[in-house]
Amino acid sequence: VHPTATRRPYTLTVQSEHTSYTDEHITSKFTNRGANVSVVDGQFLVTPTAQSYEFQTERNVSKTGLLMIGVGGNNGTTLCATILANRHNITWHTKGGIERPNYIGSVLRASTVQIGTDPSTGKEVHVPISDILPMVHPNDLVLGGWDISGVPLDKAMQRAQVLDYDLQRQVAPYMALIGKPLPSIYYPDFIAANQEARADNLIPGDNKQAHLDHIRADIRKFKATNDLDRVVVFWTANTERYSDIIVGVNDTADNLLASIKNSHSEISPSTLFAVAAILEGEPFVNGAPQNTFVPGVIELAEREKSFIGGDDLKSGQTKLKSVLAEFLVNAGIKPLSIASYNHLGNNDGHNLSAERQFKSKEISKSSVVDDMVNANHLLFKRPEIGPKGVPVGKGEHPDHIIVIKYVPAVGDSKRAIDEYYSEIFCGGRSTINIFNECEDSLLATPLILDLTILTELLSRVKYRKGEQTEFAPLYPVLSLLSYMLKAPLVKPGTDVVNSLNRQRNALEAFLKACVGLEGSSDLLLDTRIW
Ligand code: NAI
Ligand code: DG6
Repeated sequence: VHPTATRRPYTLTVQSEHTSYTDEHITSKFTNRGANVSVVDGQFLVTPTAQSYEFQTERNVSKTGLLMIGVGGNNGTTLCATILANRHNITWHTKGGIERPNYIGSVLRASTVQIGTDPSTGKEVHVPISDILPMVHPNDLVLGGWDISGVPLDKAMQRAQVLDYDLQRQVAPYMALIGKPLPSIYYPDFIAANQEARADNLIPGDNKQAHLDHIRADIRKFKATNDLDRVVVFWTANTERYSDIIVGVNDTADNLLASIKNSHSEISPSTLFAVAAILEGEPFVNGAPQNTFVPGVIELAEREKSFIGGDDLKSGQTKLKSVLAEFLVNAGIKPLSIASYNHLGNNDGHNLSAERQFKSKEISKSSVVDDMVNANHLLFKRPEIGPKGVPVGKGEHPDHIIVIKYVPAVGDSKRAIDEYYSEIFCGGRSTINIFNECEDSLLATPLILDLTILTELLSRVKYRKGEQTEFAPLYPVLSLLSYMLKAPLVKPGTDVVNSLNRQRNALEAFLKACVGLEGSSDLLLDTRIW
C-alpha cells in the first residue's frame, strides 16, 4: 500500500506553554500579526498590529459521510471507485506493470509541511499535512449521493471511461453494492439540453418546497442509517447556467425561502441542495462554477451557522495559470495577454458546449489572475479615481480569453493550451506556451477528497479572540478551501486571494496555528547570520 494510503495514529505533540492537550481538545494560543497602513501627505504610515487568539480543535474525528450530487458522473464514480480500491487494497495490471492504489494529487494525503528543524542534524523535518491535526482518512468516508441518471455505480463507472479496465473489473462488485444513485431534482433550464437523455431518475413533481423537503429527508436518513456525525454535501453535478439575482427573490435568506415555497423559476437545483444542507446543519461545497451561492444562501448560512465552500474545482489549467501569472507579475514582467484554450470529450465537455453553461465556466476561469494584477500598480495602471473618490472602470488588465471545445474522441483526457505573451525589459516580448494533457477526473477527484476532509476538520475548530470567554465556530464561508477552488467564495466584503502559493501558505499557517506553531519557516534566520 502506498504510504499516503495508510491510516496512521496521530503523532504530533507541540511542547510549549502555548499549546495544551486534553482527551477532547487541542488548544493553542496564537498572535495574529499585521500592520495598519494610512497615507498622510503622500507618506505611508505603518503601524504594526498584534491580536491574540486561542484555537480549540476537537480531537475526535467525526464519522463522516460524503453525499455527492452527480455521484454517477465522471468525478463521482472515479472518487467512489478509487476509495474502494484503496480501502480494499486492490492492485491492477496495465501494460506498464502492476499499479497500486494511492492518494497522489491530494494535498492532504500526498504533500508535506515543514514543522521545524532537527537540532542534531540541522535538517528541516517535514510531515504529511494530514499529520498536523487529526483528520478523516479518505478510506473511512461513507459514500452516497444523488444523480438524475439512474445507472448503478458499477455501470456508471464503465460509462465514464476513466479508470483502467482491470481496476474497473475488480472494483465493480463493490461499486454495485453502493448501487443506484438517489433520485434527484432536474430543472432542464439549468443544464444543457444535451443532458436530457440522462434524466431518468427524478424526484417527481415540480414543487420546489417538496423537493427541498425530500433532499433534507435524504440527508437525515443517510446520516441516521450510517450512524454519522457529519455529512458533507458536495455538488459535482453538471455545470448549471448562472441564476439571475433578483431583488425579492434570492437576495435575502427570507426571500429565498419564500421563493422556494412559491417554486420560483430562478431557483436552481444546486441552490436547493445548498439550502437543504444548510438547514440540516451540514456543510455544502460547490465543485462547479455556477452561482449556487446567491446572496440569500450566504445569509442563510450565516444565520444557521452552517458551513459552505466553493466554487469550481481548480485542477490543472487554472492551477498552473495562477502560478505562472504570479511568477510573471512578481518577477516584474508584464503579461499582456493570456489565451487559454482546451478541448475535452467527456460529459462535462458535452454540457459545457452549450452557451450558457460555458459562460459559467468562463467566469470562474477568468478571475484567477485579477488579484495579482491589481497588486502591482507598477506594471498595471490602477483605475482613475472619479470626482467622488470612486474608481472609474477597472484599470489595466492583460487580455484574457477562455475557449472550451467539445471533442468526443479524446474522452476524459483534456488537452489544454495556454499562451502567455508578456512585455519584458525595454520593449522586449516573451511568449510562453504550455501544452498540458490531463486526465481530468483523476486530477479532480483528489480535490473532492481534500475539500471534504478539510471541511470536516474546519467544522471541529473553534476560536476565541482577545478576552472573549466562549469559543465560537469559524465564519461559515470556508475561504481556507481556496487552494482547491477556481473562484474561491470568501466572506462578503473581503478580498479574494487567487495566488496558489498564498492560498497554500494560508492553509499551512492556519493548521500550524491550531497546534501553536507560528512564524515563517522561510526566513531561515540561522542560515543568514554568523
Ligand atoms: P459529469 O457530466 O461526468 O457528471 C455530472 C453528473 O451530474 C452526471 O452524472 C449527471 O447526470 C449529474 N447531474 C446533472 N444534474 C444533476 C442534478 N440536478 N442532480 C443530480 N445529478 C445531476 O461531470 P464531471 O466530469 O463529473 O464534472 C462534474 C462537475 O465538476 C462539472 O460541473 C464540472 O464542470 C466540474 N468540474 C470538473 C472538473 C474535472 O476535472 N473533472 C474540474 C473542475 C470542475
Ligand atoms: C474544460 O475546461 C472543462 C472543465 O470542467 C475543466 O476541466 C475543469 O473546470 C478544470 O479546469 P482547470 O482550469 O482547473 O484545469
